[in-house]
Amino acid sequence: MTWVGKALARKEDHRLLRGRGRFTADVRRTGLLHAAFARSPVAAARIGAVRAPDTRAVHAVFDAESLGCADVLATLHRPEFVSTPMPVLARDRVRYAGEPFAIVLAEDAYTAEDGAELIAVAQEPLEALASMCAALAGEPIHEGLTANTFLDVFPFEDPDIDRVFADAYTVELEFRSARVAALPMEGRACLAEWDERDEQLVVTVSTQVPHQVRTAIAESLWLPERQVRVLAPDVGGGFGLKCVVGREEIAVAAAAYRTGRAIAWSEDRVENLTASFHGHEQRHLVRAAFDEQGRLLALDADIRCDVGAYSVFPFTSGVEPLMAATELPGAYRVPRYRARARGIATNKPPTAPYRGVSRPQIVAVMEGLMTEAGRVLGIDPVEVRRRNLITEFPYTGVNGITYDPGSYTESLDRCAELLAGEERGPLRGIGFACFNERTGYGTEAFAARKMEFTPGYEIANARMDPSGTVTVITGTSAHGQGHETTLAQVTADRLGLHPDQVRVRQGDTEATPYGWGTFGSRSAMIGGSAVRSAADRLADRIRRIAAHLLEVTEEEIELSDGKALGRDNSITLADLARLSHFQAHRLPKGVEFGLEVQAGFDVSGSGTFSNATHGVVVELDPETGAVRIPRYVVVEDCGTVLNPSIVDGQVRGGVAQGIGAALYERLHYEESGQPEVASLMDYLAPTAQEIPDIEIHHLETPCLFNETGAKGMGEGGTIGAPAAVLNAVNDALSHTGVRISEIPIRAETIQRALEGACTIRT
Ligand code: MCN
Repeated sequence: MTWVGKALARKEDHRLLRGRGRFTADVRRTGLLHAAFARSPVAAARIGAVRAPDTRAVHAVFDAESLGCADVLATLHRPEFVSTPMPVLARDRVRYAGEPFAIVLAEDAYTAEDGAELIAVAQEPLEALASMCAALAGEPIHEGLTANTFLDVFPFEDPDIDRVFADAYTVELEFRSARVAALPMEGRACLAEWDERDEQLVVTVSTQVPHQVRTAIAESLWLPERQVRVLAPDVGGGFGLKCVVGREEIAVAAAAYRTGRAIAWSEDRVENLTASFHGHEQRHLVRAAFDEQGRLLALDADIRCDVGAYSVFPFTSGVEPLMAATELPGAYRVPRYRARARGIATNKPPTAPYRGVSRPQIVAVMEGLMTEAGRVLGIDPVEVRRRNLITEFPYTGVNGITYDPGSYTESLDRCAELLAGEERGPLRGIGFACFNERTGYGTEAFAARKMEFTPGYEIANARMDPSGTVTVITGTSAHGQGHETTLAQVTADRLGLHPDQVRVRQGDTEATPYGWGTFGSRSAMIGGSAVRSAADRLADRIRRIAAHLLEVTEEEIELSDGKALGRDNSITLADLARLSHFQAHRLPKGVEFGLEVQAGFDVSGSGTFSNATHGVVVELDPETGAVRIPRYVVVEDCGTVLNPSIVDGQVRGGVAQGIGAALYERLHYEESGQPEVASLMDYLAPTAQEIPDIEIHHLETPCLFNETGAKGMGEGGTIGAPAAVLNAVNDALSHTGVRISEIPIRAETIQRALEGACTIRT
């Protein structure tokens, strides 16, 4: 019996679906104080002294000075990057509407919020730079910046590229994507308390990266890391928003340290939409040169990312522009490439690596170019893709990335075949998106970004207790992905156990090995491989002990069904574990004490790429401009699938987010930097009504760099959907001559296009 590959129901759902989960806001302490933040009402101003409200209801108020924290500094070691500190509470200057400048503590959350509203601060307004255009023309918003670019890189140059364009068919595209919110069901939240006995600040926080939160808090408070313990209990979604450290989390920890009281904070939806981290506001000006057969000859891109007012810890504001420029060629062979990428500072909240990180944008760009090239050259756009997809692996691209084997053409062909019978015509269109997704970046791949904090490796512990059940402890930190199930499946197979006999533990810096957390679709590939190695080490030790007890060789021992089987005898793992712990004198000489091992995993080179093709059918309503999606097909390849139902759930959730980005979601700001979207009445997230059934088909090209064969896939749905929907809408509009290259696609734009076509005809 093997468990990997089985659609085992998620173990964590037992508690989560019965209300037995424990989220940060469920944790309560006696004498708990609640925190609220006083936030800037304007996008740009110099600020003076903070005046606390004259009310006894408020327990304490801290501003930047009285809280006394070191600024947060996220650094890239590259000359094109300007490091700018982020104060934990704004000091001297506010740079976006919603920026916190004081923390208020009170006996309950309502009083704390009322107190925060009464806080006064002297303000001298400054010109707000709320768009990339305004920012590039305006005064720097941080000392040390010129032209408001945190990062301005030309990572790929080609002096001869213009010559190539001069002799080729050129397709140009200006693509824009709106600023969006990650929108986890559970907003950010934390509870910090000073443990007098252990002399330790214990911080429960809704995060994807417990160890990075620990570093940020320890550094801000000048504490050694051992004096900070970070716990991530159940986390109600993160989507990248929680893989960076919020200044509120540091402020709450600092307030607990200063007062000695337990302090809790839970973000409300207004704060989540206006004052947390956003993503994906980008503009790409791209031209591509094709020969008359539709083969791509060159690509030239100018990429601008509005990364907001601060560089986030630990990834920095370089994450979106660097990802976009490095990965733009994607699944295609691009012989020549030139790119410039900028991370532009504006008076808006900072951006975090929201699910997909620039890949929804670059895939929309590449897929837009392929479709347009097909139209210009009179070649079926699916055929244009086929002619350009990478077909021989490993393939090293012009961007220096080496792509491991995948099923690029197969997934396109399969998807096209599945949609072959679908009708097209005015108001009904079909769109495709082919892409690859780099997953499981190892240390070497991350090091190319030149971050001060370079993630990559992962470590796992596996421990069998005296009753023969196993606990696996990893530094990855699930927040909805189902690791308790999939990592148990991997472990169970190696030890001949049932997954119910394996417990997966994460999210406690005191208990887990040092780890980088969960982001970048890394946990199956990197974390899962560390778990498998640890389980193998444990199995080796068990086999050694069993061989001794059963008087056979280690090679003869098989672990199966909760037993170590010898030639014609056996011992249950429960008996073996009991004996190993309580009768250590019966162990073979030289075997280490206990049944506890540790193993790490990293991958060298470019990492591993999963791939997929999304195909979608859309119907347009000429009256309302609404887009209906009667059919959505995904053909994806993430190597060996550990758990098909979890993978399908990830794809569905991702596609839903991608459809949201394609058709609805937009955090709009006025020129003054005021957010126009502050509630879910204004921020249109798709509901079950807008999301179609999603057909999912799998291809499996096992990963060559690990033993499990699994590649990651947690972001794929989000990556493919905007491009596929955009192409389908443009297909349905092809009779109008209008091509949309902006997401979200707005109903008014579709209406106008259809009305225009109607006028021309009559
Ligand atoms: N898996 C599998 N077989 C594979 C690959 C993955 O069974 N070949 C399983 C994994 O074991 C894991 C899940 O699928 O249970 C996702 O695995 P992986 O692709 O490694 O991604 P991570 O676990 O590292 O998750 C990160 C990814 C990212 S970057 C974001 S953002 C994201 C996402 O996953 N945010 C999510 N999925 C989310 N799902 C939920 N519910 N909530 C979020 O906030």
